Amino acid sequence: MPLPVHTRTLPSQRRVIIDTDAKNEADDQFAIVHGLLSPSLDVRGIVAAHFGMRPGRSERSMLDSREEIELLLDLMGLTGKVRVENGAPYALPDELTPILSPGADLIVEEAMREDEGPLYVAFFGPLTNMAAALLAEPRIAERDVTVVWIGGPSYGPEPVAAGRPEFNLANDIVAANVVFASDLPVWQIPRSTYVMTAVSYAELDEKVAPCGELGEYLVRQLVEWNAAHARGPMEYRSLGDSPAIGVLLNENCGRIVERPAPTFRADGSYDLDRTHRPIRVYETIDSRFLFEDFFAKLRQFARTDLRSPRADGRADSQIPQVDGRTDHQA
Ligand SMILES: [Ca+2]
Repeated sequence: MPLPVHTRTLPSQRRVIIDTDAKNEADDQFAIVHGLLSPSLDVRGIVAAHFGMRPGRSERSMLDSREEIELLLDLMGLTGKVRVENGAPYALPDELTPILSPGADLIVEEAMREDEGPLYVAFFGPLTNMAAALLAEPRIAERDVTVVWIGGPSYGPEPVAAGRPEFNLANDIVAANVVFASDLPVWQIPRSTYVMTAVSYAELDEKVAPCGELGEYLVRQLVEWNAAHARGPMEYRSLGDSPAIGVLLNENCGRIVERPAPTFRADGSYDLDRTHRPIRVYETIDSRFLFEDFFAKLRQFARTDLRSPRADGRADSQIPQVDGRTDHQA
């Protein structure tokens, strides 16, 4: 029998914070689970992000994200074992005013730790809490902190359609400008890259749904989302947040170009005449590596989960990189 990933000890780990608008649609959930199941990632905490207050969206979007994070931790047997903090409930008002939150505090706290090595903060939604942390504690920009961001439009020739800016950018253009104008290293995965991550229902039914209560939930909520929101026939969905985990697992999980960090205009387009230090942009993503790794880890987790039932009937997942961190319990 192959060695379950949970029992493998790695010589080192990347220190990571995940910041996620977990309930904005159906893909954050896959990336959160992938991050938590990856032994090379030391997930120090998860921050609940807002996803805007536009018509048709909840006005309590950050709290919806919080509840979804808690639900996933429950399905993984990790309730109370991973720190979870609330981020800002809405976008920054301007480029000088932080919205203080426990989530921004967590980012500051981890960024300012001495002798803990690099910190990677992965954003599956708006950059609000990173910008807030920077504005609240500007010394972060001098620390070894890398921002990984799923967001921004294509750098290609295609224009941003009027009224349809990229979603994560649109939810806080001010915050994106604060982070892009800072000295922090940024690894950006723009829309043209993150949409190339489609998985079909047939693949999910074969590889994810059979993986216990967790796998069943991941697929069910994705199909329900499509049923409620998709226009026309659709038997797939892009798991567009997962590349942020892919590049943390393997920096070469895509083709990298360095380009000057742009400024974002109010309509969500790039102003390439007003630029800052170079950032890393992923032009492609190795979706074979990304998803085969996820499917394998989920299968291994489900197998381990079934082998060690807890007294209360739910399986107890033994994930050393999380279980060992009692000092970070929420
Ligand atoms: Ca997201």
